[in-house]
Amino acid sequence: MTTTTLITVAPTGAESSKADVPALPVTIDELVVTAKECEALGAAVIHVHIRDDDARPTLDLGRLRATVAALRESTDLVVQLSSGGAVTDPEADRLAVLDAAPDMASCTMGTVNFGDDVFLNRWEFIVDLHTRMQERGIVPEYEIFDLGHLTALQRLLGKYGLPAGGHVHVDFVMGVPGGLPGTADALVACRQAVRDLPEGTTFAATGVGRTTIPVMLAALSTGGHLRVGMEDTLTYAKGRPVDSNMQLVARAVGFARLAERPPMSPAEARELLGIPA
Ligand code: KMH
Ligand code: ZN
Repeated sequence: MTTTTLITVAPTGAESSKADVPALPVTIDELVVTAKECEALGAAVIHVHIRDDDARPTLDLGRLRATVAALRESTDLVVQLSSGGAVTDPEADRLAVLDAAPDMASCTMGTVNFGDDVFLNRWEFIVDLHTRMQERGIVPEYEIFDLGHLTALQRLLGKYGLPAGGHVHVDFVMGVPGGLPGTADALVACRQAVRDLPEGTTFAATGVGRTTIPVMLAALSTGGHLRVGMEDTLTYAKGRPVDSNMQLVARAVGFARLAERPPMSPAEARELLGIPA
């Protein structure tokens, strides 16, 4: 059984507006402050979506590069850029995210209904993302929104080989209306399916909205890692909005310690994920 917990913070996302959620970090400065504080609490990886000057989601390459540089300058966190972006982002812009040369990038393993929208991830696009990351030494985090996405990953790795770094890491994104339910049963079904992936494959889980806590507890008790943050969770407890990303990371660290699986450091995360130090 895994003895430590990889904690990823996803502080911003592309779905919430700054007007509705003033605590959302949207500028590079806000992101850096959040990153430093979350690292001090026990986060090892940061999953990054950026915003433009009007706080709207963007995949602007110059700003992505500046964000990667600022995070590297101020923290030791593993920097993972979202290649998912917002549901409206074109494939070419999503592929160009890799030009910002992050340590990691997300790679969603299939199309999913995303609330009232569709998060489109065509097979050819997934292959492009995977092979370009292999070429550039960028380590993917495979995002799993539905059980069949794990079958797609098995097919991808069978046809195109292991990712950069040689280690396979997946994240179950649960509780999205249209995808996996955020339940322990669904998490266990995904974990069973991970056994068909290369030996040593690790998984994290994220419960969106009210599924945050059940998914976190189920992940910790089945050897999984955690992703938390305001991308996925805006309510801390019934009737109580989240104050900050730090509040969510602190809670995850507390749960991980209770499970006797304390947070791993960024250096340990790099070793686990196959990212050069
Ligand atoms: N914003 C969602 C449409 C990812 O970052 O790769 C996609 C998402 C997944 O957040
Ligand atoms: Zn994301």
